[in-house]
Amino acid sequence: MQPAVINIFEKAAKKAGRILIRDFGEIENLQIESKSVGDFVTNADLKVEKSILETLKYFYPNYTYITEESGIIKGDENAIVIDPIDGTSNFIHGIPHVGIIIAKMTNNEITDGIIYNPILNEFFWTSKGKGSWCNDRRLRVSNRSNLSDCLIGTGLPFGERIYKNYLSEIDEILKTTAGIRRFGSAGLDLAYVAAGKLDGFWEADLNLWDLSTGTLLVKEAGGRISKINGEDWNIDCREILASNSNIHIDLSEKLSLL
Ligand code: 2AM
Ligand code: CA
Repeated sequence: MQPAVINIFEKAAKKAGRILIRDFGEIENLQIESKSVGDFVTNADLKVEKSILETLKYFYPNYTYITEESGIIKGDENAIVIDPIDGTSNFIHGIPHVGIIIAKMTNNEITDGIIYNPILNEFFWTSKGKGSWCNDRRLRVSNRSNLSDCLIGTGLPFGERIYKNYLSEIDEILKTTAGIRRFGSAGLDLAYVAAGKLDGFWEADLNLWDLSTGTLLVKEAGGRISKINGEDWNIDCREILASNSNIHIDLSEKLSLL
């Protein structure tokens, strides 16, 4: 059964999801210049986040809030981390791979979280000790152990996010696996590792709100997370390596020996 905090996150996400759906439909019909698309999306982000905050603050008025759009709202030792639209570029291009992410953190540990894709009506949730779920289905990571059978997700950097080794990382992974997928939402990519669709995932230069719920989804589904070099992950890390756990060391070695 869903814990109370997940019920509240679900209420907040589904209410804000209606705004996201409306704006997603709107953007598909918009044929406006790219500058105005940018403004439209920023505005959609703000509206969705405002709606989430409104619902959550009613139930948790004293919590700390760490959000992509409004920054940090300082409160007590319980924190809620919010990404109103993960997969913003997908949203802009009318690709329905987007998620609202909300996670709870106590003493710097993520204990509960949701990712909701309102377009596809996929509601992922997880709580420490209670497993990972999508709608009514319990999630389990894949069982593959040969890298050559494995499909690996990543996020390709662009613009100022380009870093030195990314082409060698891709070269190495392409040579030794069944291929790479790049879907554009780190949150949903981690959910896909939890669901056993992707066998592994890595990406650098992310923020806590992208990673929050996804890290717990992977762990509670039997997978493993770490830094890319295999060291322990914590909430200050801006990068992630996630896997079904069988291939974790192999992946980490391939990505760190470059
Ligand atoms: P966003 O859609 O909320 O921006 C895709 O590679 C992932 O990287 C998404 O989760 C995306 O989150 C995030 N992302 C996109 N642009 C980014 C940037 N400039 N800095 C940090 N993260 C970014
Ligand atoms: Ca994000």
